[in-house]
Amino acid sequence: MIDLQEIRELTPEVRKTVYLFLRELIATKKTFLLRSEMQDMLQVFFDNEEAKQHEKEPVFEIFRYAQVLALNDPWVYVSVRPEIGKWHYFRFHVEDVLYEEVEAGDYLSFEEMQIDGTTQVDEFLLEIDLKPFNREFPKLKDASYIGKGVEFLNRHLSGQFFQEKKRGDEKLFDFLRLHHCRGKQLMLNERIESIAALKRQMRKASSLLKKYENSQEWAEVSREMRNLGFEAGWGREIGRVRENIDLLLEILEAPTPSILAKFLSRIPMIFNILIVSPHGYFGQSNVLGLPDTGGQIVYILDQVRALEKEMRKQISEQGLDIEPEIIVLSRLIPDAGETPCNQRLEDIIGTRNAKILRVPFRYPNGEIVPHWISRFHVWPFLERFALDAAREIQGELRGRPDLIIGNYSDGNLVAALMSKKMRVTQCNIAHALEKSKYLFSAQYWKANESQYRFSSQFTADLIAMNTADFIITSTYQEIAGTEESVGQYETYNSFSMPGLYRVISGIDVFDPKFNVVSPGADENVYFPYFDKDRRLLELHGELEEYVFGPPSDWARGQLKEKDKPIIFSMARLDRIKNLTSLVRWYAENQSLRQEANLLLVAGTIRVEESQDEEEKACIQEMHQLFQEYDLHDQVRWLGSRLDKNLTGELYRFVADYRGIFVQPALFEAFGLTVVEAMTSGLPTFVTIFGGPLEIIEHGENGFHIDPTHGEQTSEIITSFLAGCRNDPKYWDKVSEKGIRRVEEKYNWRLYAEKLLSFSKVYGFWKFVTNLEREETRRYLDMFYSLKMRSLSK
Ligand code: UDP
Ligand code: LCN
Repeated sequence: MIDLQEIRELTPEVRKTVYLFLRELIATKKTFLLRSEMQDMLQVFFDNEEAKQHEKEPVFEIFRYAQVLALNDPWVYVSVRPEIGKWHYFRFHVEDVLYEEVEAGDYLSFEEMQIDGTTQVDEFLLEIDLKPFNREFPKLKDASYIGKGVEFLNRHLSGQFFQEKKRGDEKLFDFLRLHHCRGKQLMLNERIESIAALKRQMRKASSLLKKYENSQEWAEVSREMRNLGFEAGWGREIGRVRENIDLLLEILEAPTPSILAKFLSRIPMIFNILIVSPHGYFGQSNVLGLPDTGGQIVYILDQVRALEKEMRKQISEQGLDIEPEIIVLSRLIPDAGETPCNQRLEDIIGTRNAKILRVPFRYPNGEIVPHWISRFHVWPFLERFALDAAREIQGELRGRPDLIIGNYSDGNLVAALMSKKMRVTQCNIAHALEKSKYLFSAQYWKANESQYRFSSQFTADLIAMNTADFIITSTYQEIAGTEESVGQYETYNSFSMPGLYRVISGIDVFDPKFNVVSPGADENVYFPYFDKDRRLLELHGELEEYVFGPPSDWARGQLKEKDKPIIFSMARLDRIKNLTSLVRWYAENQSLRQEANLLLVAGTIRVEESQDEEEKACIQEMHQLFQEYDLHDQVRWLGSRLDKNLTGELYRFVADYRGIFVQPALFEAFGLTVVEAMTSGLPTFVTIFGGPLEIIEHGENGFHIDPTHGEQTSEIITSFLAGCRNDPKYWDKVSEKGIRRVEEKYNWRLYAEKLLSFSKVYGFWKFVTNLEREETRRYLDMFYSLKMRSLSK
């Protein structure tokens, strides 16, 4: 950690060393230096004996913890991250070797000047600063608590109850009177008019219930309970009703975080959920692998099944006979090709009552947009989509939903607009924040605007992150990174988009709205290769053809040596997924070619079938690689969409060949294929950039690879394969540990339980803090109206 006091004074010797180092920085003639470049430079600089004497000087801590340096002789500006989530900014004057700590805004202005090539700070550029609005809100103190927002909030809420006893009790009482479902009052009726009456009636209820067995049902007491002021919702069995009344009595006497959490999570509040996912092809067949259509769809469909099951269980335990309803809102695409995305409604398989509802995008004149649109270009259509969809949803649900979950930047913005209109709790799931995928994407937004429209996307992200009542992430690193790397959400704390606006404080990773709740893999589809009875051996003829068949119009290459292990990878064909690099590493490494075959399931092999620029470029590059390295007998590239049962069996088929799975992305937010492969029993090799770093513990239940160091990656893989050749138990060991890791940490049942309980706690929190939120809300409304709307047009 940097001690700011300590680094004020420099002795003449240290001053000289610092000067020499600053000169080296300037000599790079770069505008920006990244952390990794900085680390390499420090290492080389301190190879020198004289410099080495000052290596431990505190001033060098600034460079050691630097994330980015912005350079322009005679100035060096440094953004420093000494701890997770904590930022400082410094500037050095090279000739005078003077340095000082500066504000985030000064650092950002300097960056802007370098990018725009000006010498004048834009003093009146719009600055976004949400910090002052959040002064009254509690914040986590310790980075190790980041992502455990609900635990913190429960502690805070119960503490507040204790301190402001009367106010807290009244809030809770008002909250309990709110609940109803489909016209039926729940929990309390109008006979109980005050908190004192509530306590009195609860005691009476307790003595009434004493006459009954735990296993008897609410129906037997409902009339008497109603006369006392209690409606259904306290429990199906008397035992549970009694338990819930005791919990509430305890909260009113002496609240503790765990009792409050338990009680809130039992209040029946969530009967209808709206899940918003506009872009891509959202469907249950023929869509995976299409551009913009991947993990988010898989995630949501699995999530819906798990949520419906858990909602039904909880609603029933609370004594209500109400069928939960879930609607996934997506975009209707009239020209949907072989996909079902031109149908308005589609029942979700494996659920009783969940549906996909598709609403079209419309041009301003009302005409329907007929074709697929890349996720980067959906912005002009979202406001109208939100309004049209709100009407349809209210019709489908016969009222408003109890919770809105947004997905990805577009879905989160629509969720923000809808939850504002309908006054419903908003939960966000990012899946992938593009800002961290593309280096300097905010700073150089102008250069990429026609392709990516980041100005709209990052503005939407900022608005939706701040309107959300809570945010679910798949990993900790998604929020706050690691000691070394910046979290995906953390990158929204301070940044600038030159000429557009400057964000002084955009989102705080210490905000208790963040919670890590990791997804899983559908256990009916993805299970270990040795689970013989469940395996779909009937599909093996088809899989043989897919894996070992001859080239065709949907597959390139043919694996001639069938008994070699298979290196397998599967992903959409976009640049960041980096599959072409995997092919290149393989092609250039003779030992790897000797040890194994390579199998890819990716996109399509015919460039004319693609409408996506990145995909087209990847297809062309892949064909070139086959040609250049003559890979025809060793690499098999499948460009066809397999249904998920085939995909599940394919992982296991590869495991039968003692194969491995490689995820080589330049950045991967989470990586569902990683958990699918691991749970199937494939030793898995994953990128160090993003979520996979956290899913796998290197050398234990899989391996980390650095996709920017191809040779090193090839060596890691070759040495594993060679290790397995010498000792076949090695493969089994890694395989078993991978399976166990997924069993323990990535599980949809647990996910649904947590998500529902969080929705209730945050619903209560939203109710308690309703007034205080008004200021932020109005500020964000203004940001939306003045910036977002004009950008999306
Ligand atoms: N997938 C598939 N066929 C393909 C490519 C991907 O079935 O050709 C599935 C894969 O099994 C996984 C999902 O799509 O369930 C991809 O999710 P992941 O999180 O790995 O990546 P994303 O596509 O979301 O970036
Ligand atoms: C989007 C991604 O890019 C993946 O990394 C995730 O696994 C997927 O969404 C599901 O959240």
